[in-house]
Amino acid sequence: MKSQRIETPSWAYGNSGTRFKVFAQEGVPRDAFEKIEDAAQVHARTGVAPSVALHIPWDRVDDYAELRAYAGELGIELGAINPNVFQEDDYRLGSVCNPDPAVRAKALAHLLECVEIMEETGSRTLSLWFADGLNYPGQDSIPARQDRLAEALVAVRDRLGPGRRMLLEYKFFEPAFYATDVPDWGTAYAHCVELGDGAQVLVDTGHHAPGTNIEFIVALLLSRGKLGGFHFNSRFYADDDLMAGAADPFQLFRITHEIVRAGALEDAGVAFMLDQCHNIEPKVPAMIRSVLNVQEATAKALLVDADALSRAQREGDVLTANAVLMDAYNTDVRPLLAEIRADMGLDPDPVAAYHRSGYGKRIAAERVGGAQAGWGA
Ligand code: PSV
Ligand code: MN
Ligand code: MN
Repeated sequence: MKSQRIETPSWAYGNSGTRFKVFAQEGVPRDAFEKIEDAAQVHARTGVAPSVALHIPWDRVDDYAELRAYAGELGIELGAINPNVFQEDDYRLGSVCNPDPAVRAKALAHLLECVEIMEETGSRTLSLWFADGLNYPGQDSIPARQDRLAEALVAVRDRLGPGRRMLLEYKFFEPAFYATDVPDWGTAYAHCVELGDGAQVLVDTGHHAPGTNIEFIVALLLSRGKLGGFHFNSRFYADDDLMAGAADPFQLFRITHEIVRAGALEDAGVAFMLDQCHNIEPKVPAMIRSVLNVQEATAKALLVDADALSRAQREGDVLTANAVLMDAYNTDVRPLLAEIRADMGLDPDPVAAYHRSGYGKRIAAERVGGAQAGWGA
């Protein structure tokens, strides 16, 4: 538990909302440096959130080395780089899948710029999510768009530096409603297999149809060495981006159980990242809460009696097998995690410690005119 690493997203610290309203909050960061300060607070309180993902151009700065050094001073690293090829008029019909070669070239140029930024930030991961898709049957050729996507992905892969990798994220709907170009794990997996070692699938828990068995997808990708990591968040209806573990903590546990079962928890290759927006709740404590929720699910997964479980499974003892899993899930791990934090020199109650620290009040007083996360900007 002490060595777990959960990456928080820079965009979660900015103002966000729905298409109905973005609620401005006091003290939100005005630039990438201040987002890093907030991410560093989450790490300072939890001890397990030592990196922050960046979104370009939302976090564009003149000097990434300076941003990296600043993060280092605050005790964290710059994590995954998330390119943005969905917020310009040119991308109305898509980015790398667009029928217009000039738009495709523009999108690819941005992806390659992000690959260069990775070298300056020291990031090992490029997280790719494409809003590309179709609203109407007949709008464009589905297979031609797959070919264009593959071409762009190959070009990106060929530019990745040593030790770097690309993660391909899927989402079954929105903003395209009839057909999305990377709608599911199967499509992402097929592209990643073609791309080879440097490419893996990114599972965003909010990007599935209701009732999808996400742990099945996780287990399958793990068995093929193609699970690159997660964007954890909660959904009740759609891509809600609520706090991880809020809607369905049992699902989060089932996912972490598959990770632990496969021995992949210690594998730095499976990145635990959060992808959330805190529209109505204060952002830094919400992020702390989310980190704790992922920690709790992980601790419960580690409590599963693996021997008892496999014995029951071998014997076809359905009830015992299920009971072994539920025993772990129903254990209150909060006292154990509080002890672990004390061992690490942290306050056992990170949310209370955050409130006591006065950080929230200080940023509310100091930061005037905070920026929007990027959504709806
Ligand atoms: C859009 O659905 C999205 O929420 C994806 O999950 C991306 O990872 C995220 O935005 C950041 O671009
Ligand atoms: Mn995501
Ligand atoms: Mn999403």
